Amino acid sequence: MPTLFDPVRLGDIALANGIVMAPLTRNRAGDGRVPSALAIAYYRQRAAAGLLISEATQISPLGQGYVDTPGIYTADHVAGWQPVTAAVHAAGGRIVCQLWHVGRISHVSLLPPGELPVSSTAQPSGSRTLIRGDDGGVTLAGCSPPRALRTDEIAGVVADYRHAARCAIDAGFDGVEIHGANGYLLEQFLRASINDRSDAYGGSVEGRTRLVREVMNAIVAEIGGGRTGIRVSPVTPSNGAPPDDDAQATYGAVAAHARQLGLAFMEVVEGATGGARDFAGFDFAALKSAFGGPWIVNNGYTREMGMEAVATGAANAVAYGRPFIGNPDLVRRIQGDLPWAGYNRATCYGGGAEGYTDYPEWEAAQQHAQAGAQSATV
Ligand code: 8OZ
Repeated sequence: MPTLFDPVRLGDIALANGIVMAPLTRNRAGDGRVPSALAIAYYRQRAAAGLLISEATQISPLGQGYVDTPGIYTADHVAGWQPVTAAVHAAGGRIVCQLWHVGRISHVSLLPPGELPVSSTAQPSGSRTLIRGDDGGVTLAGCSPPRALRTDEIAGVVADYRHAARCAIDAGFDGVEIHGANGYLLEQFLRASINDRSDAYGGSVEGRTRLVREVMNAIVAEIGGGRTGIRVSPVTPSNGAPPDDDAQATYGAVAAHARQLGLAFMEVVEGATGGARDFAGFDFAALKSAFGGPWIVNNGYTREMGMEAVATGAANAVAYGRPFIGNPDLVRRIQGDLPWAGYNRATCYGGGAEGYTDYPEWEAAQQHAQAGAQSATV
């Protein structure tokens, strides 16, 4: 019987275990949207995971929607990510780059002068994002109204994904994960509730899945299917994306295409991202069968749920997101059945080392707690 702690292969990527760090946005990229030196320590600390999925990383200037998120489309980005991937590899880990285009979840202050966010639609999301505050920190703001991409612009977006995948490999990543989830650009095309186009990229399941299929094709042509994965969230309402009645057909078509291309993995958010796991009306097992390849599950998994999912064959690997923020040694804590620390929401997005690279491993946390108890008794 397979266990969560056994080696697992995702296409060309060989993992030491089935514990995956889910992508986590942390808004700490430095000037030029290049990962900071702190990012090297942050990812290295967590490299015991079988696979690290990087924070969502924009593929182009228009792909950015939050302040201080990193990019993967310039020589500076490649140079900035290289020490991160080298540190992870030196620690025995694997890391893929999550390729991100936010679509309409953006704000004009983050985009090149004169540009609007782009989407499948000109309808606003009603969602909010994180921009630079007056105090230089991070603050919430309503997303700017988008414009619909013209049909003749879409090939350029696909080319941006392809270029970013090449940059990711040049930066030493083991592969990429296409961010097809959480109400961002690709989901803005997939969802009938958002996509109001009358061209070949809207309407039917075939039309609404066209962009993500073209993106998969382009990336696979560039770096190979064995190094390409995709994250989907078929029923999440995140970022103004109401679930569709025909979600099963739409996401089933995405999975079938991923199968045809021999993608390394699919990572699936079960339920509402970061929220309820109840997903009445969607058959995730059927989606898994439609893909037929390495299957990573995500969303609120405990140690026991993760072990059970792998033991029963419901998944090949399990992605843990927020638990990795406060537990750099989460793998060890899962293996040893040690308690998990929480994390501070206030230091999640933006800032420096605090709440990023200063969460202690188990022993240090125990020593700290003991020292605190002793000083309280003297
Ligand atoms: C939290 C804050 C900002 C972005 C996602 C990339 O939901 C994100 C994200 C999450 O996929």
